[in-house]
Amino acid sequence: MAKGLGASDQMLGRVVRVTDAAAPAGPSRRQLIAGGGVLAAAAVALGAGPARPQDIGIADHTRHLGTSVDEYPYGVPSPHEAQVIRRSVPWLTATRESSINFTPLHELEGIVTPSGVCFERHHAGAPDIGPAEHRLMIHGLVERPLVLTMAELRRFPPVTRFYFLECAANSGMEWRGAQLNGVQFTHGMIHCVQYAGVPLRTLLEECGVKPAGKWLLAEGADAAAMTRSLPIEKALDDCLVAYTMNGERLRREQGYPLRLVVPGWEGNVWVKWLRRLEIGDQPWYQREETSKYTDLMPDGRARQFSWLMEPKSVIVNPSPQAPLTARGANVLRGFAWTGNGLVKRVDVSLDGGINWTPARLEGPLLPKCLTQFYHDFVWNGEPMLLQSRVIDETGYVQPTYQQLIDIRGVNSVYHNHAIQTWLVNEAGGAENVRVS
Ligand SMILES: Nc1nc2c(c(=O)[nH]1)N[C@H]1C(S)=C(S)[C@@H](COP(=O)(O)O)O[C@H]1N2
Ligand SMILES: [Mo]
Repeated sequence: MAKGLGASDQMLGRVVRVTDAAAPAGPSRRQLIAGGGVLAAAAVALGAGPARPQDIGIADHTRHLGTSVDEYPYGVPSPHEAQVIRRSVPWLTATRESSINFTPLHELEGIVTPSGVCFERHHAGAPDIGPAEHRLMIHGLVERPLVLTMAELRRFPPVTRFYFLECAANSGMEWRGAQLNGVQFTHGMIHCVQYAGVPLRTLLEECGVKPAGKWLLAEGADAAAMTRSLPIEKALDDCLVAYTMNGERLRREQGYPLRLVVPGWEGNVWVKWLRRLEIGDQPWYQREETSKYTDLMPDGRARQFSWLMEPKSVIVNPSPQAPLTARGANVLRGFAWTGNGLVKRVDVSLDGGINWTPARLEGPLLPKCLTQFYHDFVWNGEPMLLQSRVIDETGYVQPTYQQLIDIRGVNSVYHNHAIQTWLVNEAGGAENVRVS
């Protein structure tokens, strides 16, 4: 049934009925926490005895002055949070020729990914481009070709928008079986930030796209000169030419000074260090990545132009990098997203997909964004098989591995959006497993 899951039948015979355990109507949260023996010490402070000021003592940091306001002109995270970092997988390349690292999803909360831990994917390293010399050229099948400086771009009316970006290869290692023990590595090729920039439509209207102009080529100024083709309908819909991310200018690794934002579509088309947009009457198959970004189907044919990032969700806590530490009351945390627009519902299962219960969606709920979900549960110390599945506003239900593989086979690298399973053992540790 699953890798590392010997006593599976036995476990499924003792399934925790989620709907029974989920809503503790009787005992208070304080009692539930006190009931979890591991937290006995906390229970004292929480309820068992009188809480007196001397119980917490006077620490060193209360006796001495702290740091001054000019020590960190640009702030850094608390030194106690040094584990919240991007990580790479040793056997995946981390060279300048082609590199990838992963967002620590299990450490994050809310829909905004802090800029410093947004995963990076570079085909030829991240160039350092001065804004004064950078230009954006728009040409091809247009009435009035344009070459814009950054200062000129900033004079167009901007918009601000939150969007997720997911690499099409996210979870790509997992098609044939559970591989990587960590949600950072199985699902961490995603981030969600707030952009400011100019709608691509505004710039295209400024240039006047000719009627024959049906495709747009976007080109980066990195050593890969990465290029992708987009249909003009998407370019005129919700794409942005963005210069800001989470309130400050783009980070170098995210495309400073300019990147294309293509909401809901695979990360590869979000060209960074954007320097050129060409309008044409057909896609530029030969010159670009499109040929690589296809999905080989079981019948030998390949899906092309599979840009949409389909509905997907994952539990980030507990997960292999974030074990459970106490019995009793616990909160399950996760993220859901869909390139179609809004997340409508997320269900969670603690028994490998036998029983499902809706999770609590925590706002803001924005289209083409990460959506945070929570589920309060009581852990009695028995093993669990944790799963989540998202249903989006179009009614699309996130598929199981079996459902996905039945249609797409296992030859694809891209667009794995199947339901993830974590096996939680008696000690609270979690492991990446596959259930049939
Ligand atoms: N110019 C350029 N743009 C690029 C890339 C690149 O290597 N060069 N990588 C693409 C890929 S494959 C992905 S998944 C996203 C990653 O964006 P990020 O580094 O902000 O996470 O950028 C895309 N845009
Ligand atoms: Mo990517």
